[in-house]
Amino acid sequence: MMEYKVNPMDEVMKAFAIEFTVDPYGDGHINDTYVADSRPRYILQRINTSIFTNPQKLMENIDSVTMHLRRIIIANGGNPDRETLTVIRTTDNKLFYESADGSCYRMYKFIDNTITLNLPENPHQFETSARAFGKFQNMLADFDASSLSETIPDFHHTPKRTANLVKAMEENLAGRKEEVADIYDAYLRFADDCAIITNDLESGAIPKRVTHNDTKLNNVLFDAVTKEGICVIDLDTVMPGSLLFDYGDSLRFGASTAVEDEADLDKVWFDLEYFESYTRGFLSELGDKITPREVELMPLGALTMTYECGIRFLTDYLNGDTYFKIHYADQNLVRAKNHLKLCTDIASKLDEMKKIVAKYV
Ligand code: ADP
Ligand code: GN1
Ligand code: MG
Repeated sequence: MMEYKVNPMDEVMKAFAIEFTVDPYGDGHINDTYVADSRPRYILQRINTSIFTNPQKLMENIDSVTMHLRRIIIANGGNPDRETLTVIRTTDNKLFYESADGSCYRMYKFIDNTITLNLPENPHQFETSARAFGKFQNMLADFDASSLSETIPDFHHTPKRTANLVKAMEENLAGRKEEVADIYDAYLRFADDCAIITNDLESGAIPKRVTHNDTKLNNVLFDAVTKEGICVIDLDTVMPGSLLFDYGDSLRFGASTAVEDEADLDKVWFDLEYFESYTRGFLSELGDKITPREVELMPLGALTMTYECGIRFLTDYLNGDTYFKIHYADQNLVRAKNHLKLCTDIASKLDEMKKIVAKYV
């Protein structure tokens, strides 16, 4: 990738008292991520403040969560600099720097000798990511949820996501309504089933826990040598939620036989071997903390999160691509079609998935 110097970086370097050059880094859809090439290296991110409108509260969340994780990792003899994110403060002890143009920059220690993946290489590797997310959940089990700000309200409120899609279709801001009519109708057939988890969370039938809420595979760093999942990153959406969101979102991304924006739908299937590995890893970390109703809803968790993410892609396409980063014109439509195919396949496999879950409870 081309190395370049951006003007605001002089300001940023001064704020953190670190000299570096920057290169774009990673495959995130939300923030602008750079590697700050200095010694040692850092991750520098321009926070997407149109999505995270209160960067101060966002960073306070991340600071308190990572401090909590740090204490537990140290108590268990682990390496906190490698097993969780470390926020670098500015010279005036702030959690991020707001530059003259209003951009908000944060820095983390760069966790070296790690890789991220957009598809697991084998079921075992996927299972290690399940254990990493399961462990993350465990370490936050006694964290005071009321101290956390809701960084994106109703983030996984699936019925509200459906309502947003319906509204986007009505508004037709980008003039794409006709083009998506078929897949819109096909998605809405899943809407009722995919409202069940949100309804259960609201009625108290399943517990609210502190969850990550964005558990796709490239939000875990794997050790480059051992290929074990070692660190859960991207903590912007750590908020109260259901463990089914975390479980389901991982499966949406990692149990697919293809990447999220694979356009050839013949390559897109939900792989039950990967489903089984993930389920085994996740449940092995959660132990008896999971309730019978949560267990019952696990297969539906995968369907719900795939549906929800798919309709978010479609909504963004209808709105003119204002949320997710795109690298070509109809990428959000490609993502939406990909996830619709995945939903259809998951829906046809729910009974088999139930039997697999039962093996590990
Ligand atoms: P986004 O919210 O845009 O997805 P992430 O926080 O997930 O941003 O970061 C994007 C990518 O940057 C990650 O997928 C990962 O490859 C890399 N990354 C983020 N933080 C670190 C870190 N501390 N050390 C090494 N790589 C990191
Ligand atoms: C975004 O931040 P990132 O790229 O890890 C999105 C998730 C979606 C995901 C789809 C804050 O995740 O909710 O599931 O894209 N994050 C936010 O790939 O909206
Ligand atoms: Mg990410």
